[in-house]
Amino acid sequence: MSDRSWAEPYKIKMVEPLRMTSRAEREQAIAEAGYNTFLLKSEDVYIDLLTDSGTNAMSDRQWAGMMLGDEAYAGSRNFYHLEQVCREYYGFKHVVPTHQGRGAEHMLSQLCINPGDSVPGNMYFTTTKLHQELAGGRFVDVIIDEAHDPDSEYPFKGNVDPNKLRALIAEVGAERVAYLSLETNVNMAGGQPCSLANIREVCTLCHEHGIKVFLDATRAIENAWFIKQREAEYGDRSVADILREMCSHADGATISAKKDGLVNIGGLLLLNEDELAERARNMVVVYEGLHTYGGLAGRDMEAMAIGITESAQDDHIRARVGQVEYLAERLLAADIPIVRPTGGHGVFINAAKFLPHIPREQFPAQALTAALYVDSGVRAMERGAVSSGRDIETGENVYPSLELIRLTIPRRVYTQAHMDVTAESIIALHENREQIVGLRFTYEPEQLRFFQARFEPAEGTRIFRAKAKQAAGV
Ligand code: PLI
Repeated sequence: MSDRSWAEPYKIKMVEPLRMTSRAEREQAIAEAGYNTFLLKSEDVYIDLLTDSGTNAMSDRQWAGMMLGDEAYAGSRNFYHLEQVCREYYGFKHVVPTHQGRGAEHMLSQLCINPGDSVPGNMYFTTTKLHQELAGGRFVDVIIDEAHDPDSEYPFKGNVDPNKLRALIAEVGAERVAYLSLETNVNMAGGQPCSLANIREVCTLCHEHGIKVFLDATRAIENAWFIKQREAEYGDRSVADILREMCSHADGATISAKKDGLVNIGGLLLLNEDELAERARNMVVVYEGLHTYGGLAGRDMEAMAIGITESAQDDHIRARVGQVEYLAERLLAADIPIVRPTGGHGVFINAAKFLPHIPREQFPAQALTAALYVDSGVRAMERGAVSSGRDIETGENVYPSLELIRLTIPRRVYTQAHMDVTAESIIALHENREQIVGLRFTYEPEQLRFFQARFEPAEGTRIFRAKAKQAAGV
């Protein structure tokens, strides 16, 4: 490897000015938002690392493609372009567009899960698991143990543990396993990839038992990049090639195109089996729109087709993951506890370790997102107990082993200087971490509570202890 610097394979043609705010304004904004970064107004945010979902910058080619939108109700030419691109890059036979990823998850869950079925998966994703449960399924985590250890350096922490999968099949019987839900570049584990060897092995295992495998290929292209970097036999293969091989082992995929796909809206359900695809097309007209637009405008489908093509280029993905790694290296150099190895779409901070004085019942990750926003206007997302919700049987809070905040990097949006400002803020917070206080609920929605929950400081009225105490070194 060369030790020369590299930079992004694009230059900036248009900018979006940001509003700069004072610390006092941010203190007021976060209090009004109930200490939930989802409830902040985006104009009050300086660097928005809430999510990489739908926040990507489109290229000039994508914007030009938007002008070629064929807004026919049926048979839009942009659908056929999207279909051809999906077949080329993902390799599945049938392409059903949806308004976003959860539209595809909803349909797959309703089509393939019978009440009482188990649905094994490599760590849960919030919307995926909810749709599986709404269809009557029971999610069973079969990810390897290393995924739950933020300090493990294992290179493929997204892998499924074949023994956990075998044990589940033995326990409930293959006919009560709806399918294996196999997420690529596992989001909640910190953007951690699966190896191709593991994908091959667990798909074979499932197929031997007559169980289908559906990928969540939302960040499969980022996963393919890690396979190229870390799995010896794939070092010389292109990312596009590896992506096709990953998909070749599965029976279909759900995709939120708002991530890898470099668009602001859109999703996909990709399938091989004719009969299942026909049922999906019948269902999409009920919930999303005709099967040739699935809730999207023609222009959205054109932007998606071009975005997928751009995203699967090695130079693009090297720069995308490289920027995430740059931020991680800055934090590691200052001994900030982050999930290792660095993931594909963001840097995940171990909030339980960052704020050991805040008990889990006072949601240290939620508190850290609020403190970071007040310090520098950087918006991050809680990925810990608040996101986990409550146990559907006992109603108790679930405390996952990972209590994280996610600094998610939108694609092609921020510069290296933005990453520096973010790192400096986190390092400063770490130096004064005892001053950050925990939070308690003032409002808790029943489902996907993290989106709209409201909190208040568990002591005092602010997320930081009072200045007088700071001066006294308390
Ligand atoms: O937000 P949607 O409905 O387009 O996609 C849902 C979804 C499915 N799978 C995975 C792995 C996701 O990460 C995902 C959405 N993720 C969001 C919104 C995120 O901020 O990570």
